[in-house]
Amino acid sequence: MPSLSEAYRTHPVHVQHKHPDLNSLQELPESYTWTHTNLDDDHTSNNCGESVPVIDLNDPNASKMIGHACKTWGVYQVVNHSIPMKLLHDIQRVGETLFSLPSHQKHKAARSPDGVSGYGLARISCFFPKLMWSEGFTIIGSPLDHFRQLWPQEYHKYCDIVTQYDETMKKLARKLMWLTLDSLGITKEELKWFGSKTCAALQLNSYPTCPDPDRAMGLAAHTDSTLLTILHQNNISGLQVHRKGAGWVTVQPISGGLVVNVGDLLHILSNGSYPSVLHRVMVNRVQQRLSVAYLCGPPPNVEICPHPKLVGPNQPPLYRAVTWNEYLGAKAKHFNKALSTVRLISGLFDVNNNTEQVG
Ligand SMILES: O=C(O)CCC(=O)C(=O)O
Repeated sequence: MPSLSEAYRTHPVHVQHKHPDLNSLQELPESYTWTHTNLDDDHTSNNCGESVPVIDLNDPNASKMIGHACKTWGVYQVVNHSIPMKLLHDIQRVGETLFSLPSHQKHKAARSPDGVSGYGLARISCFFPKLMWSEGFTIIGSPLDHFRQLWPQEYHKYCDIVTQYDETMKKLARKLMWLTLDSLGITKEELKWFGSKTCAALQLNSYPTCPDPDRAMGLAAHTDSTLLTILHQNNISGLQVHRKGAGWVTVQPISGGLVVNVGDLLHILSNGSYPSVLHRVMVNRVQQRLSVAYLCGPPPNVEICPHPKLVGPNQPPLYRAVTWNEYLGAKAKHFNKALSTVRLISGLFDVNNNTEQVG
């Protein structure tokens, strides 16, 4: 069975590997300047007073609330999730320390051209004519080799935090996944693979202060290829989700809260009833924003398809079965159109409008 990193390696995307130190730039370079023609929609946000649902995991109705949030938003924030605040601070500190290293030091741990782990630009960069105002560090498996390059003396300390974060998030992801399945009327026994072995990647992101934030883009609009993504953000806003009828809605950071968003594989598994959410990140002039995304998926070779309980004479399966490995291939080739490439019934999934039209 290929590991997640092999799955990514099979489907490389070609991103620029040397890029300037964003912290040192006084002006927005042309290559980072997004104009309306580079954006697929209005750059401005339109909050309309709407806000992403906040769900208390101790609430006896948590499963129902998660189901409702997944159906209507594709995203929610979770509190009382039992991840210690200290661990959230520790992982944030890893990100802060890492991204504040000198540029030449960070490049020692650069993602190799056909690799997936390490320091570099967002993998989605290759789909856009302009660069994004962010830097990232992807961890799949052990970060030991890369961390040794970054911190020859102290790498153990940082590796331990990442390991602990990864293990703790794995438990939370499992819990959230079961609550989500429960909301769909699916029991543990009816989805055997999930209890055993899931796959995950950790993505640290930094969005440095920007000299011209209105013309820059931290991370362009995309959906995740995951089942679920669990995101810890520092107290600086910037993440926006797209909501039909409301436009871009900012996910306001709440202390200790975690953002959970529906990925494309859950979209498929739920037969389209829990749509993956289109999201992006805006930047600001004043404060650096940091985030840590736990990208959770199934084992790479397990086939994900609309669950039989969600399919019937009046509910035909909308998607064919696909492994995470295969889906990453579709994503690397078709990016935001990947879902429509695995659709069975002719239709168009338009991620920019979060609408699905069966044609
Ligand atoms: O930084 C964020 O808030 C979002 C990060 C994200 O979308 C990603 O890592 O794919």
